[in-house]
Amino acid sequence: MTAQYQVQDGIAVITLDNPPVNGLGHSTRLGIVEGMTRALDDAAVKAVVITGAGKAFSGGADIREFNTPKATQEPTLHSVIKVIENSTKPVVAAVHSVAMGGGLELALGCNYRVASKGAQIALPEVKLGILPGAGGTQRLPRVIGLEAALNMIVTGNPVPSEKFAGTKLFDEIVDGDVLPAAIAFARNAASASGPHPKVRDLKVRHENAEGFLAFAKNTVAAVAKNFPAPGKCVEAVAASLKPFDEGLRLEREGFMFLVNTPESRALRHAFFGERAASKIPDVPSDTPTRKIEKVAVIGAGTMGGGISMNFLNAGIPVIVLETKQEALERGVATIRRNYENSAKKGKLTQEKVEQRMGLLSTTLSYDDIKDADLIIEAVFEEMGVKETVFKKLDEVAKPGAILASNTSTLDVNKIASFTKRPQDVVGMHFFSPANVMKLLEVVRGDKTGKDVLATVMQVAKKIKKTAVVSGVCDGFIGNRMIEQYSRQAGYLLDEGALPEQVDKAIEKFGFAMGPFRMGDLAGNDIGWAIRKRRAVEKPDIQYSKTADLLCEMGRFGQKTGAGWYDYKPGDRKPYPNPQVNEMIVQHSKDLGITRRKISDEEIVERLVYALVNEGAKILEEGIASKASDIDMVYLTGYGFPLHRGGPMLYADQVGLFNVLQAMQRYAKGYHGEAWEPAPLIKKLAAEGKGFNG
Ligand code: 3H9
Repeated sequence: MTAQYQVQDGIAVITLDNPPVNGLGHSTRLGIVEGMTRALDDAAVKAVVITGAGKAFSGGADIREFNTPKATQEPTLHSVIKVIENSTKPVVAAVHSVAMGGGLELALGCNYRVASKGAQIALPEVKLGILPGAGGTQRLPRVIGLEAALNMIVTGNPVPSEKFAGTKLFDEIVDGDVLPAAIAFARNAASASGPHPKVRDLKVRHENAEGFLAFAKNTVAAVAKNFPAPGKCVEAVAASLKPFDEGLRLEREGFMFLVNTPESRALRHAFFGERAASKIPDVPSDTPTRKIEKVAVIGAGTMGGGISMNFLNAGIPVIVLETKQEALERGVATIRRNYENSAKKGKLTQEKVEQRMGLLSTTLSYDDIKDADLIIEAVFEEMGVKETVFKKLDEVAKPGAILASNTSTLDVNKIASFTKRPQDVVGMHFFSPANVMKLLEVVRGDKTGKDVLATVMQVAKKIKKTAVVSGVCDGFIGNRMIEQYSRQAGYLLDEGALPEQVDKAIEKFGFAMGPFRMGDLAGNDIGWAIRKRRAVEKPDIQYSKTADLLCEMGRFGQKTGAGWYDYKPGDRKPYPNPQVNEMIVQHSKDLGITRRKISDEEIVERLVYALVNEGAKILEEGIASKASDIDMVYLTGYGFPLHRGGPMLYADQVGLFNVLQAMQRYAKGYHGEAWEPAPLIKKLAAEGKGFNG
């Protein structure tokens, strides 16, 4: 049982004890009901206190039980709350640290609530694509008012307990230990004459509820776009104006609808995926880590500057090394400008700007970085340049320093071999702009030490990145997959599509930006240089030639005002260009292809399944240790739509059998060789399984 029962001087204390955050799983729910029964049966018990062990009162329903029979197995949270509400003895919730979702709903079912200051209070269900399903949408408006409750339920954001002082949410807010205060409160309540208050008996009042709710509905519809939950939250809160049991029934309907939506599955997948990414199968959570108190960054360019900002933001001193004074000055000026811009927008105080700049120092000499705990190289993407840097680092860095490369494609094992300490070498692949993008690919070389990996994962958390471990291969997880996606985008042009159609189709699917707009933003010359290198390294690899022809026209993208599209000064809107489209059509002619009309559905399938197929290969080669890691890379670094949950979850939702069928169909078409299905897909499809089970 994951709830404990104890009697202290006539007060029964039920302690939720289900680590890590006292999720209200089946065994905990059962424990509460058993505790209540014992308390009611024992004449010596005068009142009950419900509290949580460890770091939370309760984080809510146990998310791990969702979509399993245990989630609905009696006693459900509804039944638990009913038992509490029907109690003849007063029940007091002792809330500390965290009361979220079902945890807060449980507390709202009690007669009284005592909270410690600073406890985080939230109904965050909307972030998981659902709504509070155990009375939260009905009881919260009754204690803090319609508007404040709607705001909390639609945003899901936590509010510190003291902000509720003076509302009916908390009867007492205390400094320090909440349990003794709650026990004292319970004793007093027991000595007072009943009946004890129930939140359900309160009325929701608002001067203009109808007008307010109509406004809220429109506002939410405008921002929630691909997600059904926020709209359903408004409907459920609106139902709190009705008689309590009717409101509860409507809330239940909304909850049951949402919990089965693909959007909710995607959000829950991302929630667990983010946490699962930090767990490396053969690196135990108690692996010792190294102290990172000073960071050195080699290179003050866009990447080096962005990387440095992450550490400055986290209060960690950074020294930046360059070969020329001008480069250093330019780099520092860019960092300052970025901070000043944030300050102008009111996101940062001037004091904070100076604080962060104060942690930054610069040097032209390797001697000055010898005491750094972590050194990150962000120099030109060329093996010869990396060799020079890493040999130098091997000479100067103190023993135990972690030597990281920000390479996006090069072989980290080879880079490690330039040193006599390959165990200290690791890849830290940041995404541009490095101070903004959430993703950090941590590239594990064959010899990278486990303590180095554990340290880098810990550092990533400190600088608020989603870190995903990748093995060594060309392009690691993200870029290796995107290459297949780009190849399909090119082939679609050869066969009959135009950039605008491809971009629009995939943007409608939910991508932030289609492949051609993305190319224009990143610079088409970058891909051109990579393809030229590939032509030497891997002469067999095939691409549509259109991207090269585009570069030959000098159309490198937004930076030259012309790429796949035209751009006007100061305007990032893409305007289709007739010469580019002519070039594409002419190229098909040169290939002897009769252009055909390609449906948007085919465009989406080919782009997304190309990612899925390569993702499956990455998984079976062990480059990624789990499918959710691949999804996290795509959700946090490549603009894959969150409501689809990442390419691998999306494939699961479509069904791998169907994905395989489509791949086999495309294998018969233009450049069918690109569609050789990964053996893992064949195997899972045959077993009726998905990447995520
Ligand atoms: C709900 O309540 C529905 C009801 O309305 C209706 C029912 C009918 N369950 O974030 P952290 C795990 S929906 C199970 O790194 P922090 C998490 O996976 C629920 N496990 O720590 C991780 O595990 P591991 C509404 C949970 O201190 C560990 O706890 N509630 C749950 O930074 C630590 O997590 C929410 O949406 C859970 N509910 O933050 C709350 N929550 O160590 C979502 C967390 O194995 N949770 N875990 O990787 C949070 O916002 C944060 O986790 C919390 C702690 C603030 C609680």
